[in-house]
Amino acid sequence: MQATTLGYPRIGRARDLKRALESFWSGERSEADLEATASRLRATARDTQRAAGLDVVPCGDFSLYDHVLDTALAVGIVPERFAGLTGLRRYFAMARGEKGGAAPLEMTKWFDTNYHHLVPELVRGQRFQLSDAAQLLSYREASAGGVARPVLLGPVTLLHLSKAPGFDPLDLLDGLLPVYANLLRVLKSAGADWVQIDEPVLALDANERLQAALRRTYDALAFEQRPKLLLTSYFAPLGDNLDLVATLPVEGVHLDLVHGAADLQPALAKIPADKVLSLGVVDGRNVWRCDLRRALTTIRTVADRRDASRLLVAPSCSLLHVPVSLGREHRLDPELKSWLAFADEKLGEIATLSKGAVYGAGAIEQELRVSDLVVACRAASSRVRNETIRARVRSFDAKSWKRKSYDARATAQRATLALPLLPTTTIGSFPQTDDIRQARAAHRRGTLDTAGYDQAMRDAVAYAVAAQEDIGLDVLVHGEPERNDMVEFFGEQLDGFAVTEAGWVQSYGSRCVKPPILFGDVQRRNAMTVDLAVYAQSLSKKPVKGMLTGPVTILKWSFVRDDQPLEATCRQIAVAIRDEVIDLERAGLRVVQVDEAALREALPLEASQRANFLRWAVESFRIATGGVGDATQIHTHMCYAEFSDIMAAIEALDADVISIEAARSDMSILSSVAGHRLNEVGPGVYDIHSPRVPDEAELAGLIRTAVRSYAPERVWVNPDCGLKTRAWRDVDPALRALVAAAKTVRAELAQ
Ligand code: THG
Ligand code: ZN
Repeated sequence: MQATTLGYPRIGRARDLKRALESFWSGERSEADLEATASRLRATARDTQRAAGLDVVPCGDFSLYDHVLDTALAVGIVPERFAGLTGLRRYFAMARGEKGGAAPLEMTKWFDTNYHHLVPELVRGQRFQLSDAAQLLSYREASAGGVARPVLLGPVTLLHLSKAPGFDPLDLLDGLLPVYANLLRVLKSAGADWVQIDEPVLALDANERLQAALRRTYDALAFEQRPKLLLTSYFAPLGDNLDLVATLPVEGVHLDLVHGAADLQPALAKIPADKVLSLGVVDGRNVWRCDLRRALTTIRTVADRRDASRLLVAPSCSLLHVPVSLGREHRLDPELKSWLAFADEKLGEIATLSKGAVYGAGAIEQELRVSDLVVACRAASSRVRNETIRARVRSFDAKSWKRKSYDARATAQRATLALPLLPTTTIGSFPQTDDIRQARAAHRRGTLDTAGYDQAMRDAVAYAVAAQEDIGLDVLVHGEPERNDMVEFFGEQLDGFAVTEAGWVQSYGSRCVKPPILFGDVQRRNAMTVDLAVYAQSLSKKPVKGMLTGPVTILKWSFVRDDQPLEATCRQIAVAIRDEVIDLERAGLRVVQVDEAALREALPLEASQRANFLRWAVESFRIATGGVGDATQIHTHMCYAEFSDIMAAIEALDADVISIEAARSDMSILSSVAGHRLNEVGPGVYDIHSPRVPDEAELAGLIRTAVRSYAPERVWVNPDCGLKTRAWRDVDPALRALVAAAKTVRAELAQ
């Protein structure tokens, strides 16, 4: 029985990687400096994992930006537009684009997590070649001090996650496999005994195409001169893929026993006894301390039937998705803190469990008692259950979210809002300027008092409102200067949530989020956004839109309690947001936006669970937005995603207006929208993710496309996402062009 993990956070305890990357990009630091930081981070990760008692430590799980990009480069998938570049310049060009040059690869969510990977681009007849020695180097570096197991993203998952315009990426498998075979040979000759090969496509519903590709792949890689393979998948049960997995010629299989507990018995029955099993009993993507007694029981069930020398104790997935260490949290409530385990604490749990499995429960008696106590305290804590909240949440039913028909509402809204055809607006946030950041930092340090901070926020709001007036937008926003991250902002203010000081998790590249921890019953203590919204509205005669985050998105981007169904937790958030929507209306706001940016990504990987999820997700949104009068216009926004399979649910939200990211796809989203009865739609015409400032003619063209596929009375004109990551010097001309373009098309329509 050995202790292991599938991967460790890369960002570093003090977000060292972020700082190193950003100072390298700005030209402040050299490539050697960046490499030195990266090498130190890898060494620290190794030392930490070994010191925690892991027997086998993965290597090659580190990345300067993203592991999918690394794998693509390792096998030579480089789009033509980067052909002239080499080394780190090429690497970061692919990740982030070149100023005035090649556009970067697209990004998308890594399965159902909040981590973004880059999307490799394949072409017909794509050639592959082993062109990057990073894996080998990382193995040499890592194996110097103990047993290291290189991690590779498997060929089927790599192709499946890639873009292949007009063809099936799996058609390229035969060309790719020799490169993987080569890589395995090289690692073997360098001394690697085992390689971890990640194929999380196995968490997706079984389909013949993927299964055939996996079969072909592992048959082809079943040659003599290679390391043993530990095949991993995570985030959902293997389910119907288990029969395949059990018969693939690999030497070991990892099971996610947190999200796929149902796999255990069938896996024991089907996976041959001579294979190594990695038991993912510690939740790798949530922050709760493991119930050690329960986990030990699971391990024992297996150990009773298998040779212990062929078992590994592991987290359910890579620890990439949790913060590094609780050690930096000094302000968390001690009771709550005692319930938590971040990456480093999880390593300790894994080592403890493997010790308990080898030497018996007696050997870890102390740890088991502490764990029992934590389980009992959490279950009994008054912080977790509040009967008043529960009774109130139960009182909401279909009547509470039924609004009048859209037609009736639209009539009332036209009367009070008096907007032009093709009204212009933005998604909510405006640039987070240095002034705003400095005020926040000074307030946190204590050098700026609350009155001074509030004044700085009001100044930023006044600036944003004046700018929007001057630009000529029709529906204004306050600009959200007071929000660092929207989910963290609401987490700070709602009962039932705690926020961390340093609980950073990589979102993409150098960018991180600090997900709040949703540990107990949720309710709103006080109005959260009303003051600044009212202030903004006081500065303009035009309607100002109140800005809120929706219940599903708050749920999805937090670390959520695991002691009740997500549906119950989501409803509580929905009621809290409903209270805020009603307060905004009472305070005179005529438009309120409730964003569900994470709706698509929250869709369960397992098809069998999707309908139920969509039902409660839609109900939650409607509870949140269903408490206002007909004349109050409800907006929502969704970031870029594969919307086609959730269009019916988006329609069922029954928002008056929805803005969606469309510029990147050249408005192709409109074709999926057109067949559905959405009310009013704002397909984003300004791609805010690109540093390019669009011109008026181009925007007018996109608006014309929109009014061709959708009734002009129902079309809004807006950028495709929030503007907080942009600078005013780009935003200002872009929005002027957007307003001018709307006017042009308005005039054309009037003729
Ligand atoms: N909030 C949360 N999750 C998200 C988003 C979000 N996931 C998807 C998408 N938006 C990810 N986008 C970003 C964009 C910017 C940053 C992080 C995720 C970012 N972070 C700052 C950084 O790393 O420097 C830190 C933020 C801060 O200072 O508070 O810039 O919007 N939850
Ligand atoms: Zn967005």
